[in-house]
Amino acid sequence: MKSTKVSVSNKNLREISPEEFKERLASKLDRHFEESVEEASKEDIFAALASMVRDGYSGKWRRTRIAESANGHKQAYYFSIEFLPGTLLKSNLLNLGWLDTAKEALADLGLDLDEIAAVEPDMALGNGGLGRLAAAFMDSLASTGYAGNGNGLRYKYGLFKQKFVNGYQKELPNDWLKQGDYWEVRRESKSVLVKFGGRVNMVDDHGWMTPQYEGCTVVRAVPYDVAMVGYHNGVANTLRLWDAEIAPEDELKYPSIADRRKIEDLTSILYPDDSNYDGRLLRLKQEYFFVSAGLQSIVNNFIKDYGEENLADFPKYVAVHINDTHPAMCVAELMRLLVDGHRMDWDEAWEITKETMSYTNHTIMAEAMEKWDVGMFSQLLPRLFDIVKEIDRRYAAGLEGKVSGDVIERTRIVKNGQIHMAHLAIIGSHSVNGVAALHTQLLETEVLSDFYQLYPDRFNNKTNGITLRRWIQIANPDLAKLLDKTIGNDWRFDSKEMLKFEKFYHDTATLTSLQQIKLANKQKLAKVIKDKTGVVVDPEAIFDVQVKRLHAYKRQTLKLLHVLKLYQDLKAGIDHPKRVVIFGAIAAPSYVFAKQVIKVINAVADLVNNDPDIKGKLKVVFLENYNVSLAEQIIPAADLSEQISTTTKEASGTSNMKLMANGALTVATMDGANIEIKDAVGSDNIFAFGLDKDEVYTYYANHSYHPRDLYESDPVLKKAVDALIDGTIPNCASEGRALYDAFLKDNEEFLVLADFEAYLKAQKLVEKVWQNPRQWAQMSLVNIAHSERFDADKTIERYASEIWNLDKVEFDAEKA
Ligand code: AZC
Repeated sequence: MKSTKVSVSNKNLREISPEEFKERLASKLDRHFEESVEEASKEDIFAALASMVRDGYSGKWRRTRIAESANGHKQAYYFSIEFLPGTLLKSNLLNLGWLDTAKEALADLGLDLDEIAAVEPDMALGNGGLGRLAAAFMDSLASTGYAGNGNGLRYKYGLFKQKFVNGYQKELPNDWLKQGDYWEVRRESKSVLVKFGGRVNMVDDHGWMTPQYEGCTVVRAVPYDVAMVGYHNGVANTLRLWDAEIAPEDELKYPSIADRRKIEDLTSILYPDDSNYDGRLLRLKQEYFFVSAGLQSIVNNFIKDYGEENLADFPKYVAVHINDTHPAMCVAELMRLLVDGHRMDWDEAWEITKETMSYTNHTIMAEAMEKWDVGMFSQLLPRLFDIVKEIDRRYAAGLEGKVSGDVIERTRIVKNGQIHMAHLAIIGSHSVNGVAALHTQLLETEVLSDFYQLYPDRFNNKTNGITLRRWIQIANPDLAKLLDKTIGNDWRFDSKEMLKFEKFYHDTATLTSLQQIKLANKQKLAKVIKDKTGVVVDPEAIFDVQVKRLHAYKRQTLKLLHVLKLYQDLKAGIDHPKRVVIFGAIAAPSYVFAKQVIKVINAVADLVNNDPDIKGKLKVVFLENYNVSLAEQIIPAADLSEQISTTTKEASGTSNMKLMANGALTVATMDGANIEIKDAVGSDNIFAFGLDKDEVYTYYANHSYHPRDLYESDPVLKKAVDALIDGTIPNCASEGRALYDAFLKDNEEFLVLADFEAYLKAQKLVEKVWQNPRQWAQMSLVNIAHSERFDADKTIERYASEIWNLDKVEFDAEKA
């Protein structure tokens, strides 16, 4: 294996001149649409730009592929059921070194890149943090010059479009492929077949027990590849997304459209909710489909490059990463391919599998750790079920007599009629990681402690990261320019350089620029808010932002209680600085409580925004359909970042990192990566509050949380909570009651009321600091400077060296 570092070609941010750019655009429009720039619609210009960008990276993409296989580079494959890249035009332009030129050239033509880029639908193939992290890792793998590829599903409908009707969340299909995707390439010749159902008979074939499949359904998996372009380095990796089609030999079996749908619907929707049997079954099918298709293609490639006789070397050239439990079947599927397909001895195959696989856990919430009913699993995947059972049998047998029977029982894969996917992933991997220091610690000491005792060396932490390129260079170009002006543009290539920004802590001109940039971003967002909701907000107010999936543990409810308290104060003549509270959150369609929270927040927004007594001092805005593109508008405009999950429950969080990088100050419980943010910026530059981990666990262990006592003894708290049921908030009696009951339930899991007083105190401090704009700007500056710690490029460097054992692609960037 070679290990040559890709050298950054140069620090010139423009790799093309505006003149050349304009010429290419004109010629694309002429060739594809027979029209001039003046005649072209935004959609046509977008298509022409996308086509130019593809021309720009196609050589790099081919050369990277050739360099990777010709030079015997180890490749990592990141298996994830979610990828949330958002839009790709601007990030591809940026990474190619064309972004500034594109802006300038289009402006010369009287066009605005932002308006044209807005035509692109978000690639929303995921729900939240987990999918966004997977997309960030794709960008970082290419940008750091590693051979790392994604493997997932090409959902025809991405995450639903959230609409509010009467304050209630409604879900509409998100037909993101309607206009055709500009980035994907269908690779017909790389199709593979995936089998479901039927029966398996093991027959003796020259002394090798070989499965014979009978009556199964065969689905053709067709890959669509999307280039993941590295930043200024000539590398382009691949995100491979699988689509389901009828197998050619089965065309006659499915004569009607309805019949075909049964097969093709496998990849129709983002993995469905598991609130009913059919939803669960479809999800299991999807998981096996991309696992099997991905691994088949990896094994096929390996054999093509290195020969079947060298399969023993598989882990030297291939790393497979299991992103959360959804692709945990990789363990059993690779065993199936090696043992059944290539007649490898079980023990040898098992060693290869373990060395190849690694697993990231993203949550401590038990309900999110997948378990499949044995009945469903064995019917859908009979051969895989045999293999899982055999892995489990050997696992238990191997521990017999070495550890207590209880430990074996607790850690088995198959027990009580269920298959525990996290157990399969851990037993079949050489590495298990959490996504922030506290989270990994809790995995080791609480959630997966038995496994930690058994395999202490497998456990490690990899704190999450974000794509600073997208969140600063693309979303906040004025901040990027200020960084260039103060510290030079090296930070664009090495984020560590951002630490130098701290030297400007006392520099009035820099602090003033920071304030001006924030204000301008807030003015822009105010316009978006006005256009989307009709609500007028004052850009001089505190923009207080909570953007993340809607979940009880994330406690949008605590923010809601704070809003009610502010409202009650203002009504009573107690003054507060002007504040705009901004929510963005999607609730899972079957998550009743989360949807009730949305309804109540919307009702409170109606009440507060229209009450003349409030005189505009408080506004509440819930922006519909939070996604990556909306995040790019909200985050640069945020003053305050709300990270208020129940301590121990948020594995890491990543909106906390994006907001910090854009200069928002964080109000935070000491949960997930908030702790590391506090370490980075120092306790003077964050508003930390709330129960710590030990206090939370003490409540849990002693069942000693009695929220009614708090409610009865704290009149301020009581008043805010009572607003939910006393008619203060119109049009949400039943939802208000549901929240009220939830808060007051004995031993309520998320400890909302327990943190209320501390939260108010932290918010008081926020108001105090807000009165001192210079201090606020200084704290903001420190946060920006230290966001370098959460650069996903660095996270990927750690995955690459500590888990995957990758080397950098040897590549002549100059020729790319
Ligand atoms: C999320 C975690 O909730 C979040 O804390 C973390 O930052 C993110 O993953 C990335 O690691 N988890 C999910 O989105 N989904 C599941 C099933 O955990």
